[in-house]
Amino acid sequence: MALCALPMYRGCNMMVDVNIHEVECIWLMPVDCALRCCWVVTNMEVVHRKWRSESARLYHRYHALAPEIVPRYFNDSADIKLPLELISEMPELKENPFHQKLLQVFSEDKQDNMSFNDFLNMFSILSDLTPQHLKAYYAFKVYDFNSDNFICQSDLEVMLGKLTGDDELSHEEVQLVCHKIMEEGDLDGDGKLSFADFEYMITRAPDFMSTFHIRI
Ligand SMILES: [Ca+2]
Ligand SMILES: [Ca+2]
Repeated sequence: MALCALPMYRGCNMMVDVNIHEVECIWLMPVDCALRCCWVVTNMEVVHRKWRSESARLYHRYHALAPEIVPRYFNDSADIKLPLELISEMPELKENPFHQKLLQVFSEDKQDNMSFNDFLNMFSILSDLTPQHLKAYYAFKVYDFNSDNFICQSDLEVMLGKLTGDDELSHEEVQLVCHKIMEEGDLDGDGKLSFADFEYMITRAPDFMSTFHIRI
């Protein structure tokens, strides 16, 4: 399928999903079949061009982090990884209160390293090209600080601490906010947010996902 050839680099499954999503939207358009096909082809080319340019720009940033390790030109066969510590120094990430967990989520080897594919996937998910359902999937992973596949009270406390600074809210205020979030989102009443709870909750707060965005 032509769409599967869209990613510039191997392992970048996210963009396949993005483009399939766009095509899904296209089929809802009330136009005749021939016109619709033209629209698909034209827009695939636009998305492809835009993505190639973004990928090249991101590779340039990855190379600049460690020019002595990362070749100037992309080499698909090179097994190159940079430590998360180095990537976390990027100004765009440093200002994000969740950057450490964000880097861990996208580090595929789970050894505190990041390949270029990991790096590309991370900034792709954070870009404004990515549909909300994909952003929600990764936002859930980021906010699940203890990685038990639920957002529970302790995750919310960590999240609030990072958003407000650890001493900004009193213990009672933190408990009140956590209670409100649970009251709003915990659909099955088990005291924690599953991904389904979380996804439902953010559909009711459309501005929420706009905060899951970093442009570099
Ligand atoms: Ca959790
Ligand atoms: Ca629940």
